[in-house]
Amino acid sequence: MLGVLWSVVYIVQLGMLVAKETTENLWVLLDAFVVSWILIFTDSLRILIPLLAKHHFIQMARSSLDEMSDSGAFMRTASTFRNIISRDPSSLFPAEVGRYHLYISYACPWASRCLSYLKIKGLDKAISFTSVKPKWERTKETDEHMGWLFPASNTEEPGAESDPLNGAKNIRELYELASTNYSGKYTVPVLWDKKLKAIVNNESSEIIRMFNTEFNDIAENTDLDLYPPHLQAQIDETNEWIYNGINNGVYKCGFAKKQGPYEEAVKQLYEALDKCEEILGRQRYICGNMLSEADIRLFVTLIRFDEVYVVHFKCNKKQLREYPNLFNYTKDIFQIPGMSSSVNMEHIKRHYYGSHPSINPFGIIPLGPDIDYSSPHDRERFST
Ligand SMILES: N[C@@H](CCC(=O)N[C@@H](CS)C(=O)NCC(=O)O)C(=O)O
Repeated sequence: MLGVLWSVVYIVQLGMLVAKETTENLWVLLDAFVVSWILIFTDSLRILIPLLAKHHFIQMARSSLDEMSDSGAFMRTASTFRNIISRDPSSLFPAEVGRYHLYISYACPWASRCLSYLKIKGLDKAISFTSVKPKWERTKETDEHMGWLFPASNTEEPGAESDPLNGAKNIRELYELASTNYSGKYTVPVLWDKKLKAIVNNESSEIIRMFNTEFNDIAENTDLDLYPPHLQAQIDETNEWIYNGINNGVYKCGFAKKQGPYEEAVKQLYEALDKCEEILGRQRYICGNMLSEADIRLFVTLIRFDEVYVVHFKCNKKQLREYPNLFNYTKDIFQIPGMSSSVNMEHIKRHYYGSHPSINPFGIIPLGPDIDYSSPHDRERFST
């Protein structure tokens, strides 16, 4: 704007000189001309860069808070690293003790489902893991990106540890180490190969499948099969509606920027919760009377529901505690040996309430409701 004004002044004065037929002050005017064009150029960059970024012509550091459709609905983008670890020793990523590391955040439901698998399959001695700090912070001085940071020392933040493998300050650095031209989000979980110094996979739904089957020569709990052949079709079908309505559904409620998409997401969420409540009135687990992958995937959202999503994501039509079957079911899963160690409510609350200033500008963390998920439940009434 300043540039345009400056050039108008220049043209008027130049006109006056021409009218007077003199070259007096011509150099001063030429200076003004150059300055005006520099100003016009910087002005247009300021306008053009966000426009280009919005339409993905150029890539900027991204986070889930940017994943928005034009109608104001939250739209999650797909994960990028999709290699598969195999029990076949000749594969590129063979299942080996001590070779892989899982970077997680206790706050993140997607990362937590991977950690749950490490714990309940008895893989935590074969596959090491590190949790980042709960609250997003700036990852670079040169841009505004906010993301997951490692603490500077292992005593800074209970539950979180500094990066034992690469000395990275944050998750973003791991992605940049693994790929020089990465342009996606810097998400957890990250399954890291210590040998090749590479990201194997950053998609939790695939990581849990690998943990379920490919490490069975190593796992302490080999017999636990959470995706058995006879249930696969049912698990896939259940995952689909639970992901859309509940797992991702709560994010669609919380990150919506318009009333319509918010209301649509809430409707879908409570239809799915009601459906779960009805199913769990007939059987112990969501796909029958045996624990399956679908239960772990459902649990990670339910355990965060009353503590976070009811308030922070405006999912307040009904609380989990108002659904007797779902509430008791959540306690039942929480009490499976190993599961409770994958839940760190302190990290969960500090992350959500502290990392989304557009939703909670002052970062105040509600004190309640502080539910005891280790209290007795009634799920043993169903045979397993
Ligand atoms: N599809 C991924 C999603 C992972 C994901 O969205 N993680 C979130 C934390 S809950 C994250 O790291 N977000 C970082 C960001 O948005 O910048 C998976 O399931 O593994």
